[in-house]
Amino acid sequence: MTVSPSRLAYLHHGTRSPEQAAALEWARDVLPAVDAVPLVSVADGSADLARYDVCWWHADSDPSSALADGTSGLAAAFADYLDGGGGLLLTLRAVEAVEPLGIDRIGPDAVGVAHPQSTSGFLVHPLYEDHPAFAGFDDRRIRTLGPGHASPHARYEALLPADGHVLAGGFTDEHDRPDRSTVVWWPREQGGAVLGVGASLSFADRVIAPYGMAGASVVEHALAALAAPEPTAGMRVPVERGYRDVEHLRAMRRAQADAPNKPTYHLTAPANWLNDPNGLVHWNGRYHLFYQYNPGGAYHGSIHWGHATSADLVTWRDEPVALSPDPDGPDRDGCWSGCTVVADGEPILLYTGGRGRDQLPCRATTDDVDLRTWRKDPANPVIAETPTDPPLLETDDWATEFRDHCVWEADGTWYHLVGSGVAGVGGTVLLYESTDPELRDWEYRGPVLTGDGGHGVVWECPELLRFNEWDLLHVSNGDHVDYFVGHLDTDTPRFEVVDSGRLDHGDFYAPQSTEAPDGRVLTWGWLPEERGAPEQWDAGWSGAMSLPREVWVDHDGRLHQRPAEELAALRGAHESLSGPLDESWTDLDLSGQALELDLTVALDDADGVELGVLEAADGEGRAVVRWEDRELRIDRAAASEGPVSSVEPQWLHLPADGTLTLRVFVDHSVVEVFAGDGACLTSRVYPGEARDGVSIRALGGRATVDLDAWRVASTWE
Ligand code: DQQ
Repeated sequence: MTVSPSRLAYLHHGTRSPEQAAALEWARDVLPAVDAVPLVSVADGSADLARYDVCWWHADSDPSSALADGTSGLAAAFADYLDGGGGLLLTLRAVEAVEPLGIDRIGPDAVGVAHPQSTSGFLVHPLYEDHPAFAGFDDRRIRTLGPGHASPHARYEALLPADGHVLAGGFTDEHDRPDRSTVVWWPREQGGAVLGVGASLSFADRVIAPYGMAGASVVEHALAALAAPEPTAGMRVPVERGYRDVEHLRAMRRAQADAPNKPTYHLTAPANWLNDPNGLVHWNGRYHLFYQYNPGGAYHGSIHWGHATSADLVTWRDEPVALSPDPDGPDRDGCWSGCTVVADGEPILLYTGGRGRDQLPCRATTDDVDLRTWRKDPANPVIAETPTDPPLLETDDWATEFRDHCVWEADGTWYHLVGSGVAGVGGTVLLYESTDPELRDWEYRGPVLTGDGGHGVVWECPELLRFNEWDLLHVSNGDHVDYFVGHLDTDTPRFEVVDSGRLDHGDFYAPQSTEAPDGRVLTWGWLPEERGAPEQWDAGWSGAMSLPREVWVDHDGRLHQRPAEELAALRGAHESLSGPLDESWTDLDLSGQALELDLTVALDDADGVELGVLEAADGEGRAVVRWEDRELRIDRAAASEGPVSSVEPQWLHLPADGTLTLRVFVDHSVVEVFAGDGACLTSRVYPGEARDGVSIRALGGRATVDLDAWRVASTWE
């Protein structure tokens, strides 16, 4: 260790437990000067904290009795001390004190003592692995406590701290537990910092317990870091600002600018987890795309709303996190999907709040023209009871599966769709109505369409879009997105289906749309990952959006999709390739992991054509877009480096053969294909960093191709 506290205050209350005594003894062994300081003397002001460069409170039992002896005095003394540049380390259940001490508005929600029969430790967040507390470890999974030891803990599980950065989740029984936010760093505006380590430490057993010395090493480095004048100055992603702050988000995006497999012109979160697009709206000259975002890491948990905006669909910028769960509200466990509605010229959000086993609609309003800050309705939830007719599905997670919102106005009435499932039948879309311009009072009308179980047991993210004489309803059924073209009769109510299909035949889910100023309907979908949870955590990011797709239904009731024309502005270096193809691969003179390939293929006497993208230099690894036997297929068998959860091919049927027009958008781990006049197939593959070649060949004969290719620039400001 290069720095260590010159003088440490080891805080205690009453009689020291064996664990606290062992920690004090250890501190005296490794540090030059350690004083045992009673918390009561801090609370009553008789202890002079200014003498210490770090204070450490290690509690293996409920700390409330210590707080009972003068919480306000303690909070004031620590605030002074921290504002003067001091460092405070809270370990095990002392982390419970962050809320009463005013260090965070939200305290840990998982507190107690467990007796795990397995090894536990810290799952280090990849963007924070250079935090000085983890010095000396080159593994993101740090085992600190062997099996069979008591494990007092105070960590965040359903919640996240409001102001602290989660440096590490949990690790137990050789499995990642990213949802157990265990190591948290709280920067202080005036200088000083607090570090919490809420589990998996034992000083009493450190020598006999396997891995116990690793926990002591983290504490030793943490104490050194807290003693340093600028403890986190060298970090790749500074943690001096809050996690919702746009500068912090932009720093994370910069740090991940070259992250392997991370798309650059398909929208992503700056880092961490992203799923559904939400609240899409063109407002005050900009497109606003909100998205399901977990600031705690690349896993689905504690869902906030992230926010990105663009004036032109070409250049996007990150905005501060727009919505966060409220520990006292009906959205405590997550702000799930919803929409922006402009009612009487005022933007209103309707989204699903989750708390315990309930998910219910919540409302938020704003007068911020940039839509960065929102006021939640104190009367939330706006619909307090779920319908009883028909009987809706109850699952292990939810008393009623009831979520996601699509709202529109017609002839003075507001209509509101919510996704659900009818018990024992299948996914359903429920209709509500209102004449309240504030969108608070809703009258339940009934289901408009219910699937048979074959279309999924719950329908999520329903959306209704209107095109001349046609209505288009789409639902996400747990696996893919089904659309129905037909007519919605809001009186009955009932959706009459004339035609149906899939919006995309690959990795595409929970789409949502908005209207461009010129009337086009633009749709984005979430492109979920096809690699496992540990790989997502280690990457530090998860999830991307599809390109914005212009969607419409023609007079014959046929659905069309094409990429928004604005995307052409991202095109850079260009190459073309025209002429006959035979069965050997012809290389394109343009390589890259961010490419647009527009091609028209005539089969002549060939059976099919293969386009290879993201190819290794030796030609051994590639993703193959194959057209053969009236089928368009993406073959992913040799497309990825490293473990993936699915290499199954994905495909769609095409009506005719002979000639085909394809637009293929390659973006690192995304291959998004538009075939003919609007069938879509999007696949996730993980080529790593080196594979970037493109080539094409005919199958079983000769074909003719006319291909234009461009490199595509990043979409981020
Ligand atoms: N994602 C949200 C839900 C929605 C699901 C939760 C669909 O509101 O039903 O993150 O992906």
